[in-house]
Amino acid sequence: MENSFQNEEKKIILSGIQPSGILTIGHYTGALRNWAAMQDEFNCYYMVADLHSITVRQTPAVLRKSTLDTAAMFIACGVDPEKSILFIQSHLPEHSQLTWVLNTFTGMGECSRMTQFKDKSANHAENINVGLFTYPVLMASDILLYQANLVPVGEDQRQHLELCRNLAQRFNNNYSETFIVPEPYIVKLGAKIMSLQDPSKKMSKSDSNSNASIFLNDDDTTIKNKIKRAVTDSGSEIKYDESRPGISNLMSLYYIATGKNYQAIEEEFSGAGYGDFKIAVAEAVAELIAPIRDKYFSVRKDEKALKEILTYGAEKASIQARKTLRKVYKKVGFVNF
Ligand code: AQP
Repeated sequence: MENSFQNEEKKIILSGIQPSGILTIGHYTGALRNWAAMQDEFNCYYMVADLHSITVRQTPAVLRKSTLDTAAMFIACGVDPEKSILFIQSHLPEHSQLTWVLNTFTGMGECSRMTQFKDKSANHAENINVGLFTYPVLMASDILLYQANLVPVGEDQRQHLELCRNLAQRFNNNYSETFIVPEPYIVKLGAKIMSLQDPSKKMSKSDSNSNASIFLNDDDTTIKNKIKRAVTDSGSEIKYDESRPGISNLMSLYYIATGKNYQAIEEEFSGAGYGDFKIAVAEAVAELIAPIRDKYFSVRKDEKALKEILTYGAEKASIQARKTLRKVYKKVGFVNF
């Protein structure tokens, strides 16, 4: 195999999700559904970001299982391993090797300014490790290793991509053209999905309260019960209003599941109460999740086939990863016999 992809004309995209729990409807709307849609137009690398996930302490057996669960969920949501390169980050040692080199190009001040580092260290005060600090350098390596042109980013990752661009330019200026400087790829984003139990917080796969998140493998009854119990605001009108985050979040879920915009939803439920609206949201979300869940269980059941897909993905990814790392090692002056 000479190249990672057959058609080298297309622009390259890289994205990943950490295997730190079961993926939620937030991952579907904020990432996976877009990943599936981008596969024809771009050459896509999609990775299970297990190296990133250990910046927060994980239970080894759970992490091993979650890594395969996450890969199976990528496929269930439409990632096609024939079109895209699907792999596990730790299978490519080049991610860690490039990170070391880029660490020596990154200022302490640059890393300490990252708002995610500040947030995560506040949330995990018992384990503020150096990995958490250099997380954006690993992310830069993920991107630069594959010479990605575009990186789909939400608001929370913008600052990290900016650092990645700075590192690429710094390295290129110091030696010679080595890395493609990636651009943010603004996808038509669904709204950010908030916790069902605390709508001021993002819905998250590692929330300790499982009622706060709709997981992509939840059964119909579980989904309906979670939505029935969702925290709503005072008031009774079905109206999108940022000062009423509970009802607005349910409207976002209904929008994702049905494609109806907020105005259409307000018209459909004018005069209706929260109870009726919750029943409609629950039905629609359950209908959206059902085929994803079914596909997930069928992919996950055949672990041998799943591992073959991931081995093949790692082999294809390593063609480009090795090429980039070789170039970098040569430029910094490492001896190669
Ligand atoms: N609630 C959400 N709404 C919209 N998009 C979301 N994403 C995650 N949650 C939502 C999108 O998923 C991608 C990356 O996910 P990640 O798991 O690598 O990191 P995360 O954003 O930190 O997700 P979690 O669930 O909150 O992880 P934990 O619990 O491990 O900290 C991104 O594209 C993100 O926008």
